[in-house]
Amino acid sequence: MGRTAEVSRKTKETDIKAVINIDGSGICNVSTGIGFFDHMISGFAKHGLFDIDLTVKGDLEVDGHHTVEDAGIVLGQAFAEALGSKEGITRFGDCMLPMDDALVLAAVDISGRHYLEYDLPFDTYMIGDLDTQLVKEFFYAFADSSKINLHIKKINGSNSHHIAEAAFKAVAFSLRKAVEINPRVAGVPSTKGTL
Ligand SMILES: [Mn+2]
Repeated sequence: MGRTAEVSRKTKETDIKAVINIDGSGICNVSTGIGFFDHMISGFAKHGLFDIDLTVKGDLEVDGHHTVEDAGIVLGQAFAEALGSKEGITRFGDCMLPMDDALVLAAVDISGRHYLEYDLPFDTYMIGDLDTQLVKEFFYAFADSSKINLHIKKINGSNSHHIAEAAFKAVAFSLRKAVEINPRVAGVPSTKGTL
């Protein structure tokens, strides 16, 4: 069965439906209208071992901003909801992920407080049909709505496709570790008693 959630959100800019199972196997059905963003969400699901259904109908006639940002908001909400009480979770996760020339560090703390530290420079404005500025917008929205602390840093890399893909995979792999249930963890892993 697993830890699951379903979130829908409709505004004048986007109409989004997301279903997530964080105890999944990486099965992903995604349609956002931005091919490269779909590719990133697929990699995120695959390497997080999350099952994700995500449909976004956004105002792409404007640009990709609302589509990507709002997808981050909704996926973050769904992720937090699926996590539930956070009892028994590992809480922290990190990953140094290579992809050809690119090397990206990610670290997460499922802390209940949102934070994004982001240092992922790109040499190009676009990757396919995705504006590279929107990579940060996605992760900011996701960290904000899921209330996690997220650090992303490029160590190396020149190819924008590789840098972005390494970042999504590194975050996914970090989250996969952080949400894992450890039977030795009694209750919520915080000395405060709450996350
Ligand atoms: Mn690729």
